[in-house]
Amino acid sequence: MYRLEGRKVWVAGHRGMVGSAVARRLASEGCEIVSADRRIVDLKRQADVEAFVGDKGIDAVVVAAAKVGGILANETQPAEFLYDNLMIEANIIEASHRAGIDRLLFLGSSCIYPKFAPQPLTEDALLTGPLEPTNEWYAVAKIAGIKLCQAYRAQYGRDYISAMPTNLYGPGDNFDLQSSHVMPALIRKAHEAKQTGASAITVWGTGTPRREFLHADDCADALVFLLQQYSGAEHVNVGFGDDISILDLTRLVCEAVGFEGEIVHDLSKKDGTPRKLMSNVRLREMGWEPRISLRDGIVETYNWFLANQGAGQ
Ligand code: GFB
Repeated sequence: MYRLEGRKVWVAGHRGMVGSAVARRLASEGCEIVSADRRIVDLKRQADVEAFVGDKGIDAVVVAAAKVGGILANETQPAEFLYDNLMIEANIIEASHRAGIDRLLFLGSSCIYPKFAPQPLTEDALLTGPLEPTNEWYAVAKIAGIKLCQAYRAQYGRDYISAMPTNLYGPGDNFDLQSSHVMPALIRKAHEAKQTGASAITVWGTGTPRREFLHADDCADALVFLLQQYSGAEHVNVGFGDDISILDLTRLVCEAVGFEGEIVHDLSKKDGTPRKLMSNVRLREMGWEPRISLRDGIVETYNWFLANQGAGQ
């Protein structure tokens, strides 16, 4: 059991959806949160990161900083998804080690698993087959992050662990239609269609792929749980336990938003991986479960969108 109370924890990526949820959750455990101002610290620059970590007396680090985006962003910005993520994670892990920080949690993604790995995806499916091409750049960077944690554990005895969350959503998500993930895109599309009285919304691809969605606050809760309870070389899946087709998700979102028009498909856009339901068994056996239902999570996220970005859009 790793005691968090009174610890100084650097949450890298504290402004993002997951990082901000982790910072809130850690604060509720009595941690002092350290954050880097992006105007001063460019996490892609080794010197910046080493100067920042320096002798701040940080006890633990959560690597929630990453270049993230949906299927289109991943496919169209391969260099950024590979380079940025490799540099961010390598700089943070090496700087943490140099500063003598002995506890670190690295966040990956369910896209690390092979495209056609058996479902639900168990941790040991890693590196057993080819990746999904639309996000292989991001996946390779995230696999390298897992391996960095394992390498620093093996060579230097550092207690660095990795968690692989499934597709996440929630307040603070990115609602830009070109770069976002599917959930915020659908919320925005349904909202705008309702406001303008449009007869239909457009969904990318066939609508048949299945995805698993976990609320960012549930994810943060699981990450804090792992920081407290888990020490080991193998990464741990952080899933919801159930998945849904994109078409059914669209129906759920339309219901939550109050849009009653048609759903049409843009078949020029890709489906990506057909399914990526994670096995949650390891985390459940340790004693953790998600609490926020998909329906409630969508309503809460829509309300956040309305309060923060919806007006006038
Ligand atoms: O969430 P998403 O962009 O990412 O797309 P992935 C999920 C599914 O929703 C795909 C479909 O089948 C999309 O074609 N979709 C339908 C839409 N309408 C839309 C829309 O308006 N916007 C978007 N974005 N999708 C990402 C990876 O894969 O998942 C990342 O690219 C990362 O690397 C992330 O792992 C969690 O689930 O396909």
